[in-house]
Amino acid sequence: MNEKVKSGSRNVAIVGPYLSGKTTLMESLLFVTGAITRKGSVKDGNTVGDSAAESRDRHMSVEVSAASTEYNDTGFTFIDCPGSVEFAQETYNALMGVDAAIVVCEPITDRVLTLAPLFKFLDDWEIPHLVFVNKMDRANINVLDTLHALKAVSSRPLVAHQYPIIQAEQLIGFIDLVSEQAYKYHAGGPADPIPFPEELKEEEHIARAEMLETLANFDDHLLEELLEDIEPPQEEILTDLKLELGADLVVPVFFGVAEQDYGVRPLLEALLREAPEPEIMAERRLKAKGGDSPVAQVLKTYYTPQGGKLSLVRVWRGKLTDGIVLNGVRAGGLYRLMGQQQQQINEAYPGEIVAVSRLENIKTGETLSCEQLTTALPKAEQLEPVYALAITPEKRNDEVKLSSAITKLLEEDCSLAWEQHGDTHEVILWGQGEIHLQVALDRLRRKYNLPMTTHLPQVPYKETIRKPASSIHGRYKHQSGGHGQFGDVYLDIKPLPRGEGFNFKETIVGGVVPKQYIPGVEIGVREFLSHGPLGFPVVDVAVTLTNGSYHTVDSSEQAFKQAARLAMQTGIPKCEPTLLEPIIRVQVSTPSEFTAKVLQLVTGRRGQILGYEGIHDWQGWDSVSAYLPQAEMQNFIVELRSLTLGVGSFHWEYDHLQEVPDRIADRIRTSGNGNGGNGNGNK
Ligand SMILES: Nc1nc2c(ncn2[C@@H]2O[C@H](COP(=O)(O)OP(=O)(O)OP(=O)(O)O)[C@@H](O)[C@H]2O)c(=O)[nH]1
Ligand SMILES: [Mg+2]
Repeated sequence: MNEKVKSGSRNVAIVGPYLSGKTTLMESLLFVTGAITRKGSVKDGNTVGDSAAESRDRHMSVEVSAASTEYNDTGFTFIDCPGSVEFAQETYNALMGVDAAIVVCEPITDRVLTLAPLFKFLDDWEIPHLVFVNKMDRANINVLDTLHALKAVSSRPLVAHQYPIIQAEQLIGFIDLVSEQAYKYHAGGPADPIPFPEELKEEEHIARAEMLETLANFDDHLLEELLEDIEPPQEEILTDLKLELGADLVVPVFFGVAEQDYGVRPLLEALLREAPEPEIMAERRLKAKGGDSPVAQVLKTYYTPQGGKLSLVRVWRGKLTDGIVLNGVRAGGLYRLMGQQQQQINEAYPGEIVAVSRLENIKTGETLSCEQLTTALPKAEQLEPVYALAITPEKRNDEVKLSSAITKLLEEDCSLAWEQHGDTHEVILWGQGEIHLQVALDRLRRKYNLPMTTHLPQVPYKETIRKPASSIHGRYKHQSGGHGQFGDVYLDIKPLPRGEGFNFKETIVGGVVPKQYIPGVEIGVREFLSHGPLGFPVVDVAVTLTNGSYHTVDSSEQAFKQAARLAMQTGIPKCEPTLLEPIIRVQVSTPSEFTAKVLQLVTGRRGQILGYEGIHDWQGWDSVSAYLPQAEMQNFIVELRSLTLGVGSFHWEYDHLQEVPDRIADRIRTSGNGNGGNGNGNK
């Protein structure tokens, strides 16, 4: 490829539901434009898009992958995005840097709902997008039903740009609805013009009239022509398509078979003619014209198999040069990407997407510049983690290496998170689902030589008491050789309201417990409460030191600590100790047709529904609020997705502690933890 393409560039993300054919489409786009001479396949694990080992292993994309090519003197960078909801963060981050997106879907009407969250994201950010209905080689396709179903999930009007010609259940060509020219596909080359298929005249007419009417909704001149029955010139239709796509007012629809390259050239032609130039998105994102000092944004961070850091960057303004200092960091080399292959370049121009090496400490989403910028470019919202596993290095000595490796993992993927739990001491890896975490664990093993074992995280139960007990005596007396140990206390123990934690008071009169020993009493009480009789920390308890006695020689802070422990050991069992479990407040988003099932899911997991209502800016979607015990949350996202075609999601936050019902408390007591030992032992 030339160092600088002659007439600008287009950056296009390829997005859409899981397995709809995005990676296959990118392969075909690269083949048709001559960037690759042999097409790989997802099955054989040799595509450009799925060149990462973790993608190849699973025959699915697990991260974004960029490839630059050239078509008709225009540079194109395609970004193949993963379709699985568990990797949605990758897609959202990449979409923030493109000029347009191709939404790839399958012609299956009852699965188009899976497009809804993506359409919403594209429309919220006004990202121009077109739809490529792939896999038109399937049997029993109904074009009109497919279009109808797609329209129902898009807030922007869809306009068919082509009408597919199907014979004997095979896509054999298309009619271009702008020129009304029909074409026939054949393998290995561009489609040939053919005479208009008269049998499709009526359907084609309806589709074209609908396209023109939709375009006319945003163009008065075209509307007048239609009202007066004047045939609008093709140029006018194309101009409208370009303007209205660029402003995300309409969504043109194409049909094809990516595996056979059918429909791929017309798609490229449309991108060339109708997708907005990079300056349009740059003006929208930068919110101001002018200035030529470089501004860029990181769309993805990679740690290459060799260990070097590589940032995929959109140049919004100005020129990047080898060794440029961005945000105070001197960049290494500049590269154009072809999947995992890199071609070194000296400069990157506005509107290009390139990779920059060694941008240490710079994160995905960050705005890059040479000078201090007053405002950062918008970036995609960070998804909350919804699925957790506790992880342990297979080799004990690896614990030290773990935190630096996880830091790098999180740089590559900000929808992962980790914590060392304060109560359970487990290292917990958080993410978007089972496959997401398994991919992270694969990377730990493969890139950082850190094999891990996993188990379900323990539920951080607590204990409390139901009843008070007073004047509980604890005496510690020990005689050993030299001088002895003596401490003697009386404690009042009483429950506190939920959430109050712990407090310690003393009402000692006459110095029966001297001042210097009282901190020892408090320490003894606290130590006891950190691990109560049921095995968990005790909370919502007030303890008062009311009385005691001491010995002038043998007493010490240490001895009073022991005395306090003894008193607590005697006292707490008299106070009806009971288990508390953390309760999470969840806010589930679901298409309303699944709301009833979601309510059942919540109540079936000991949840308490707080209410549900329509989401005000998302027609056809409900938000369900509920309390759910944390012990019931482990697989909640998995179940929710399986009930909602994968599109249900939820926000959550810790809310309060609540007494565990007796029958469940018994189970926890006997198993030691709520998971009942059903750790999944995954590696
Ligand atoms: N019949 C048919 N199969 C196709 C077509 N395009 C892709 N496939 C197959 O569909 C499966 C998924 O294709 P991919 O290209 O991996 O789909 P994807 O959208 O990239 O998948 P993710 O990135 O994992 O979401 C593969 O088995 C492809 O061979 C097509 O046009 N027709
Ligand atoms: Mg893919």
